[in-house]
Amino acid sequence: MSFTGITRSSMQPDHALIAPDSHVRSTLPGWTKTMTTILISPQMGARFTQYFALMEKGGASGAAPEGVSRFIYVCEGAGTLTIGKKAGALTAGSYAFLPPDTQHGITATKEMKLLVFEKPYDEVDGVPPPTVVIGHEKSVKATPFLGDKDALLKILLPEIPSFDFAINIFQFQPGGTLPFVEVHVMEHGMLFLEGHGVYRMSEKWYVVGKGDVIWMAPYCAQWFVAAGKTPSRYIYYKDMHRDPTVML
Ligand code: UGY
Ligand code: MN
Repeated sequence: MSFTGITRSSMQPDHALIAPDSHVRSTLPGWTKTMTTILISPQMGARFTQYFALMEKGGASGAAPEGVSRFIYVCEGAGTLTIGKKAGALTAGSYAFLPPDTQHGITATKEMKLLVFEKPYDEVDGVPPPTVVIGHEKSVKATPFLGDKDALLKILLPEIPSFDFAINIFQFQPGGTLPFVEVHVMEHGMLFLEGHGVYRMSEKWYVVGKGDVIWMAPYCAQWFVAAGKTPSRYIYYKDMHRDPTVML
């Protein structure tokens, strides 16, 4: 309950911070026993959608819209992912990439919180379509970002043109920073998983922490410094491998 009307959430033309106190729940077609919070969407100028699916025990997913790739990351809880006759367990830290029109079902065996990214797949002549990817963040090797051991990056999807976006997890030691102020054509959708710090977006600086969601439009200047005594981590989306001259 807010008695002050104050929030850290801020909506700007080229970026947004959406703090947990601003989240509003709704539902999506096909999902059962599941509330969704749409965080980032084309309605704000993004070319992808990022949402939470808050599944009760026994809840089940609906299909992604036609032609849309779906990436899921398990924030909390447990469930099952079924594709055809194969089923696998989902635990906190599990992730899956489902290419457009992949018949699949996600069910919650316990209450489960999913982070979902969806994007219309940008097909390119001569580039093979993407394949299903299933994994767990614990099994992905972290590598120093541009040689900096205080900024470790886990790359969850293959870095090939069949995939038109990347999902990475960044971990910063306290005091660790992005090595320079990035300005790039790709856009970002983020969820802070742990810790806190200060994010520069465009000409503004924000204190950010666990549970915060961030959108950055193409060319939004960005920089981060991790604060506190424990590592900070965020998972993020980045469109990749497409010529911007012909992008949607
Ligand atoms: O991959 C990236 O662009 C990343 N270094 N950006 C970010 O964390 N803001
Ligand atoms: Mn970036």
